[in-house]
Amino acid sequence: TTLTFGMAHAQSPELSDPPEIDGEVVGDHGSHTLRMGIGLAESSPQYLSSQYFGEILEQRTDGRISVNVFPNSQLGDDVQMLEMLQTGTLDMTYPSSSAATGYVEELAAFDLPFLLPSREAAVAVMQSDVAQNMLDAFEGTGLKALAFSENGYRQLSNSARPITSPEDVAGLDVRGLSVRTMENPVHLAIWEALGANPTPMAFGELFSALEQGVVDGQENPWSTILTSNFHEVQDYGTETRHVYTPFIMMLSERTWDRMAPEYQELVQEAARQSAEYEIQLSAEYDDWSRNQLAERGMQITRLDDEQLAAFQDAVQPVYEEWAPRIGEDLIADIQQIVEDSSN
Ligand code: KDG
Repeated sequence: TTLTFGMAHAQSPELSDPPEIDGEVVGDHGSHTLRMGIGLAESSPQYLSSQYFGEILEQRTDGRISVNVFPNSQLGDDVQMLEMLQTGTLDMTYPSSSAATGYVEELAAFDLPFLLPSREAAVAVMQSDVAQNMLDAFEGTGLKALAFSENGYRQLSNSARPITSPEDVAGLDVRGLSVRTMENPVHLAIWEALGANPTPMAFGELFSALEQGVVDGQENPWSTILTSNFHEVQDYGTETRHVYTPFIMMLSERTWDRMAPEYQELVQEAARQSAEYEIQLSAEYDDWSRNQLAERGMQITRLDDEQLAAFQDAVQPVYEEWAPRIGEDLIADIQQIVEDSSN
């Protein structure tokens, strides 16, 4: 027996088993070993569902297609890995949609603050024709966009002070929070509107930047804050839910073009199945992660309606600046899907 002292923490919530893999083994069209780089850790829903994606392909090809997943940004950050897919030096990656707005501008709709009020609404949008059109719009970029899944609702963490209002972010008699953001202009605008000092930075550099105090804070879903151990260097969390970020599973077009049509179809199907599983895992992780972070000593603030409204008001200028550039019609379409999903 092993004796453990102190409090042992569960490494993950009770997770649903991956759906059973069914379907015939497809014909022999040669072998492929797909290398996939991701930003998040081995315990993340992103990694677990990527492993499942690989299992589907292995089983349905008798091992002729296999997938090697490289976690923790060890092959690069989202932006770099997308470029590696374009040049064909990497087969797959799984970025936040926010990292890919340089290829398909419409994706920036997802970066608008407080656009998707519930996970149900977000999933309805990700499964809509509007979202499929965004995936299709990657045609010709060197990237094959396979499926949307969930990164999740982004929450603010920091090492300086509890945050309950935009004034706390801006700091009245203290300096404004420096907040790491993704490399995305709408996110920069959000944190500028809140009075922070936003600093875009690769995810792989974030832990040490927080540890060394290069930035005070960052924003990511609770599950990422937990699985990337940010709570070790961040004492305060605020449930802002300011942006819902999707992931997009991506394949290099060069790799895609080398695959037989039957394999292409299978890869597309496996991506959809694993994306569905990822969304389920991510939902199971979300509140559980917040509670775990609290148990591990993070002081977490949940905002009441009035406090939340103050954040929503403060970011209105982001809509005024960005809605015309992203497309008013597109945003209206998304808002319609959101409305329909709550009926
Ligand atoms: O694999 C995905 C991660 O690299 C990244 O998208 C996580 O949300 C993220 C961030 O803040 O960079």
